[in-house]
Amino acid sequence: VALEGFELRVLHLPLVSPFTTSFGTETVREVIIVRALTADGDGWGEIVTQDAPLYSSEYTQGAWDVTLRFLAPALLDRGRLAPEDVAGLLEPFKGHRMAKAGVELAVLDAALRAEGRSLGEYAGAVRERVPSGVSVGIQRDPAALVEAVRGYLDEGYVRIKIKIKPGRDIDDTAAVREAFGAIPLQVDANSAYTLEDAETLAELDRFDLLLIEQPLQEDDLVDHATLARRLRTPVCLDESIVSDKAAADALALGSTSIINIKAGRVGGYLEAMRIHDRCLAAGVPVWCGGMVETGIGRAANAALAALPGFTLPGDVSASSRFYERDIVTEPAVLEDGHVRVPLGHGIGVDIDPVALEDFTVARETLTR
Ligand code: OSB
Ligand code: MG
Repeated sequence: VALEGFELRVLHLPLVSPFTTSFGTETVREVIIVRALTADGDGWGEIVTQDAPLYSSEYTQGAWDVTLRFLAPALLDRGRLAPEDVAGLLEPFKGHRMAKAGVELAVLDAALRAEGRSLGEYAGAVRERVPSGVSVGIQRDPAALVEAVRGYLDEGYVRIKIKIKPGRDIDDTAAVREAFGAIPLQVDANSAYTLEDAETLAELDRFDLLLIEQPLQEDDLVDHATLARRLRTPVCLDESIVSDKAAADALALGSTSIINIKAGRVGGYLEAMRIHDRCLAAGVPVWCGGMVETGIGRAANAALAALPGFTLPGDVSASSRFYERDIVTEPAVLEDGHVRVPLGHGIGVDIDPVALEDFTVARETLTR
């Protein structure tokens, strides 16, 4: 595509209910939307940082600054480029993977729309719809958690993930197991434990969980390997897998036996596809994680989750899981426990310009 500019916006989207993880509670999703302006039309991407660096080191204002100061200018300098060129051009700038991923997605969307191809087709999707799991935040108490989970099961979600933290782990998990029996169930600690907690975490073994997600810190690859040997529950890394190289290292060390793939965390959908390919070749199951994306990121996630190696249900829930109103005209809906892979060109969904405007709290445009 012939790049002419980038428009960046910070959006504030209210959540339908507070979302609590081991690192905090969110009531409004603050997110950056990237619009690539090209000679052949626009493309859309999403930078999935949150307002504070609690999930990882990235956060909205940091992503805003690095994108406007370094990433967008580097691409605009080049002018004509292919989506496959973006990561290489941004490689000199260390880190900031979520920012890079959002910029790359906007360029990729513009290019695919111009070519008249869908992201699913480009990525190699082998499914028309993907099984939909839901991520359930920490509730007031185990009884409230059971009621929240009941609501999602009634809606048809095929897999439940509950967030845990020290003191809110065994009893919460036991309550859900007792209430609903042998449902597909997994837990996510978002780095809230240390190796000292191995005995507590081993108590989770009796619940026959699909996996435990990211119990230890992002850089704890060796400790995760040690922990994995002490648990029967499979360890699945999220935060630690920041690149295809990190995935290779974690697998070689035995730190993880399942991988949560998130395009934002690894610097883009192309890098996410490389991790998928590696895991498929190695027989390692993967699933598509979520970052409470708007309809833009969710559409792209559905396409990614339709690749053959995504053998476990992902956090690809319907738009209504988090939002009363989305910024795309056809937000993802749950049909028989599944979400459709969009068939339209590019990410396959169109922006609702009125909603986009209503949620915008800051805007900046950079042109060549
Ligand atoms: O760890 O998977 C996570 C949301 C924000 C940050 C980290 C995580 C999550 C989720 C939400 O669990 C999953 C979703 O978007 O549906
Ligand atoms: Mg996680």
